[in-house]
Amino acid sequence: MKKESKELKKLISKAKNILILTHKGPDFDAFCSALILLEYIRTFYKKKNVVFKARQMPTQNIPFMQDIQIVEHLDMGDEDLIILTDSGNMDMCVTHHDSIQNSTAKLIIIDHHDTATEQTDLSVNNNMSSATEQVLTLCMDIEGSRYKITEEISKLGQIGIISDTGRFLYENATPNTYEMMGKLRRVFNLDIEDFTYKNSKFPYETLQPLRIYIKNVKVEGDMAYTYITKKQIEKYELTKTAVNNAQQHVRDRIIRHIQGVHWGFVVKPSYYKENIWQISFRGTKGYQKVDKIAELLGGGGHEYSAAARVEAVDAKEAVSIVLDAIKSSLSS
Ligand SMILES: [Mn+2]
Repeated sequence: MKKESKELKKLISKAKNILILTHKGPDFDAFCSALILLEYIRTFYKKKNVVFKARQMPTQNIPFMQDIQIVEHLDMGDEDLIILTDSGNMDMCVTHHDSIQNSTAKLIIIDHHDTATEQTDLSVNNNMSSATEQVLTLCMDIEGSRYKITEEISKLGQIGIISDTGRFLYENATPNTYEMMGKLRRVFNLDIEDFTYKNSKFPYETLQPLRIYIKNVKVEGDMAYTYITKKQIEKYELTKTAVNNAQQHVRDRIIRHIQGVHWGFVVKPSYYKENIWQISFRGTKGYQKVDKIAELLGGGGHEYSAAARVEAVDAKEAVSIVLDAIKSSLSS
């Protein structure tokens, strides 16, 4: 058993009340890694109280989702151990309305992002494809053959891995990831095409902000960016969901797909705090490493996919802050 597995086992054994959290705006890797961990602790540590709290449900049915405790705020309770999955620090999980960040409980971080994590009692990050792969690897390392992949775990595992590897398109999928997928698929053959198709659906109201995002696209050299202003959001009465969906679409399918463009960023309001803008960067192999720029802005991520938040009165100011960071990153 690896040292970090032993350490994890020790910390779980010592705890009474365990709280699992994941990052804000959770994706499927966030939900799946947290639920696999929840089920692991429930199964192997029957006397522990363990809860997984989140602010929202996944957008598709996944096993054990009924066990997610939906809360408006993450407040301190009787937990003596907090485990974060798919997040490098508490900041990624909380807002200023929460109080859990002041907790004195022990803290474990299970992540797979490159970004440095905060000081914790245990941090596990083997730079795997996904937090899901990391959690499964830990469970299997600790329990060996006692760890049984049930149909539910198989589904969660596959969903987490295919989401974060883009169905094995990204470099983060290693031979170990494929092997893990093999183990999972021997138990249940998830319809991956059906899952990703349903996942790529968007509501009709997405089209208006999408039009705006496309209209606002600026190309500078081999970089492109776009944004949506407060005024545009007000004028067209755009909802948070519509803006978020449109931002995802431009970010993943348009910005670096324009001929001659290899990288870029998309700006949207954060919705968690007034005057905070979410900047999402996307890059291509052999071109700008976008995590370096995101780090300059206090964010982080991977070489080809990174994010940061900036404070600005409007999108245009946010854009100019990012452009300045890009300039200083390129000249350093
Ligand atoms: Mn992830």
